[in-house]
Amino acid sequence: MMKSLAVKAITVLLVATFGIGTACAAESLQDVMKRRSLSQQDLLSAAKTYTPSGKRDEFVAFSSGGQSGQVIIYGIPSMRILKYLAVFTPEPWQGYGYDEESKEVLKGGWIDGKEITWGDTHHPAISETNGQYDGQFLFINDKANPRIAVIDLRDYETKQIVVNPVFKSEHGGAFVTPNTDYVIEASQYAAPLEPKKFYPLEEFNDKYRGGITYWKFDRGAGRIDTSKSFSIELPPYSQDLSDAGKGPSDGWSFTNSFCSERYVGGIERGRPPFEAGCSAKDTDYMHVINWEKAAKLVAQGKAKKINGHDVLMIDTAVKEGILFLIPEPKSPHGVDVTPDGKFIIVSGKLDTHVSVFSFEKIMAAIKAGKFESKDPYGIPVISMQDTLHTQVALGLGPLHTQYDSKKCIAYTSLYVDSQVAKWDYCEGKVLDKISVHYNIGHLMTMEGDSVNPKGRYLVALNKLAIDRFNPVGPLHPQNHQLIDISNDKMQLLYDMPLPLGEPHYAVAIEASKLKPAVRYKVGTNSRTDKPHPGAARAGEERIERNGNKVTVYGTLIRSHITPEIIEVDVGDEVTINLTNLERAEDETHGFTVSTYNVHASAEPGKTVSVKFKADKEGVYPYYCTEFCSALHLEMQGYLLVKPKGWKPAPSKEIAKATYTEEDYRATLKKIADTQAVIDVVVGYITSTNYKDFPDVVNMVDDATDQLNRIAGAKTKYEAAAAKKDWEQANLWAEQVFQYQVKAADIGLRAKTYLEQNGAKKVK
Ligand code: K7E
Ligand code: CUA
Repeated sequence: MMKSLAVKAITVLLVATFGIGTACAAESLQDVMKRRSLSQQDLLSAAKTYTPSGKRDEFVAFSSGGQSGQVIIYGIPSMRILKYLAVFTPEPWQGYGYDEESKEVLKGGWIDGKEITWGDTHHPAISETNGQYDGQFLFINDKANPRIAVIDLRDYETKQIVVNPVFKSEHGGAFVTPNTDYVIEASQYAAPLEPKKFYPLEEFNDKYRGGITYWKFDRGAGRIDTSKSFSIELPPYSQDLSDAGKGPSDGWSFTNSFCSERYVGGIERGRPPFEAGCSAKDTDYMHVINWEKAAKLVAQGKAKKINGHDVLMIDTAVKEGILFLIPEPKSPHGVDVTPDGKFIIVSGKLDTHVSVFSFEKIMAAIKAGKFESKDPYGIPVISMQDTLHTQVALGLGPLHTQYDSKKCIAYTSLYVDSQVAKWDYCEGKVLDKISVHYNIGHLMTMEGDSVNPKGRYLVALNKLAIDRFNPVGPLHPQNHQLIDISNDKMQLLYDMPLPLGEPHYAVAIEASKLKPAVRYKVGTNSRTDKPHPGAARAGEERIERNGNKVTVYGTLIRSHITPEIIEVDVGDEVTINLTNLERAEDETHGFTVSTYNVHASAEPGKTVSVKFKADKEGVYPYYCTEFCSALHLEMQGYLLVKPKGWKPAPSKEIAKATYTEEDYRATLKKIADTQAVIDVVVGYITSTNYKDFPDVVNMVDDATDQLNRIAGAKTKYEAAAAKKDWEQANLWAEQVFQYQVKAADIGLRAKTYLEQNGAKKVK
């Protein structure tokens, strides 16, 4: 040991002094550029995106995960993926769908009693205060099964899934009103609003309906309040995306639509297909809705209950003057309100123009009662000419628009041209264009749909990657391209492969606005934010039996699962509650039981439970699934599922190793040496102002927890030694050493933290 260390030290010295052992001197920047064929432009891009080790990103993006049903979180400008956040789909790392608490959340998303284990996420939305991102909550929709999920950004966990009570599909969600009073969700493909109701397609115009749901968000509770949510019945036009008004247009929302032809395809019945009939007319309709007044009408009891949910019917909405239509270029996709709330920009994807509608003009027409017609359902139609501010020819296939921090500047994705257009919506002129690879769908600027966009970067969410990355089979990753928009000309900086579903929309927020916790209050059920009834503190661990129900109240702390042995009878229903007693940052323990398909992730302070029927006799190891300390592999235990009527043989004891008095003395020496190290570390920490560092205080608490356990084990080894039971004496002494090692590990981390964060000497 000593010898190998010495050799190592000498080698390091030689290499450092004479360069011996390395092939050649370090490469210069020029060498690297030549070897990797990098241009000056490449270097500039690298300098704009490269985030040195230990440094963090300026913005954090929340991207939809498409068919994965999840949310993908990454940093900008480094484009490093930070997390796949479990939302609609089970995800084992987070225990999502494998522990009881998250199963309850997923159960909120069951439809008609059916378990649904996937989702098609499209549009994430960050909660807003006065139209600004506040970084508190995230919402995302499921297009396939009309649902909305609520994610709390205090711990980045999905807390709630609500099922739309009247739609069969949706697309235009989630969009929030400027103070997050409501989360907007629009239906997509029309269907009868009543649940499980059949009408033949011949009755499409009469019985099929679209709609918009306004989900009431209770910020204090951090949940959607379904009882105060409502919908507005709409004609069977395929409603698409929405946006809430802001500033002068606050209180209103805008939703576009396609297939206002109400065409029903059916090639098998000899009819031309949907796509032909759904784009026959030159225009579709933008829906203009006064949601603020709608909410009041619902409160006054003017809604009809459908499936237990308040629905304002078209007739009422028309009579009360809260619903209007404006023709818009056909098959539009994005509808995006400008940061000042004065204009609404609509892209008709089959038109080369984007249309800028003026909210002021819309209001003037409504006030004057100036309508060009009524639609077949009696909804007043305001003329496009009366409400247009301008139209700008941008290119082929305009889809979505985002805004810059600079006044009047917008960016629109051009799907067919595979370009981003930068343009001025006040003056109505194109400023710059940049090619992307390939077929861009959404695009995103920093906080670019809020009242206060931050500019700087734009991400192109491309639909195809084709040849941009190393091939990984016929299914390609998605490509998010980072573009610098801080100068007049846009500059492409980086290609980022996204390997999880097809992200549709993404939102990015200043990282400084996000303040997630590093631990829970001990014993918290993270999915309800309430104290967990299965929580246990140190010393309270126990196993309770009630008939054939066995409940374990256990704890997790480096490197120990309490209890270590769980004995049950075959057929018992077993619930294992586990509380992670750690306080230190990132000290997560995982838990699984062999072959019972359960998994939990217990972050510091959290209580989780797994439940299963012990339906097969046998021996099933359980263990911690996160590498949490040097003795992580030893963080283990046994579930013993005993056969019916099994009795232990009277004299059998657990197999023994044999230890001598010499072993015991050696362990005592080891304990004394380790204690000396601990004393030095403790001496250092207490000589500083460590109490000014909450993270260190938590580490010190964790270390103290470990040290406090020593007294009990010490009593045991001394008693055993007095009886000359060297086996027991040595093992309990070893346990003391384990407590010391863990305390020293945390103590050293605290010391490093203090040294790196400028702690001051106080003694
Ligand atoms: Cu793919 Cu907003 Cu669902 Cu557009 S969506 S491209
Ligand atoms: Cu706890 Cu590994």
